[in-house]
Amino acid sequence: MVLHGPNLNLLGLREPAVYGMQTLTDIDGALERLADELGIEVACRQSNHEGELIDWLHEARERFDGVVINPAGYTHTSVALRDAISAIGKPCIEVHLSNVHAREAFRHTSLTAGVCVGVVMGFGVDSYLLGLRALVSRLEKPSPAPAAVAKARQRRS
Ligand code: CA2
Repeated sequence: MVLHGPNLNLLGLREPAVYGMQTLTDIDGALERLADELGIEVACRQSNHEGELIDWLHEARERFDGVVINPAGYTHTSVALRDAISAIGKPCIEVHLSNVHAREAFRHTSLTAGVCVGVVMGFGVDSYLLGLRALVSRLEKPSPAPAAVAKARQRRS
């Protein structure tokens, strides 16, 4: 599942200097082409509402193998979205079109990144494509056996 957060429906229509000329339809088209190439299925959805994004994450728990999410403004504010990502038990990759660390200080904190497998940012539409590739690669790798995880944790402590 690919989720786009609030205001991303305006892509290509406003602020092209910050977010580029491509529309959300262009991004979803590029993701669908990549999905075909990788032999997987994607469902791309956008919402301006926190609760709807959370409901879709809950749906992903039952019906999808993983999630690529651009939480947009909720990245910096939403404990509820973070809790939902953490609760579903499926790998999530956070993506951003812009490099948030090169922008205003309030964008430097992500409440959601800590419960995601990883973050891709600053590459425009390619952030989504790289994020999808990273998710597929993660899903193809067998998860480490519990004993190996415990041993690695012990070594780190
Ligand atoms: O760089 C990103 O992908 C962001 O997630 C975009 C969010 C922003 O709040 C994050 O800090 C970084 C904003 C999405 C708003 O998209 C617009 C698109 C066109 C015109 C206005 C807003």
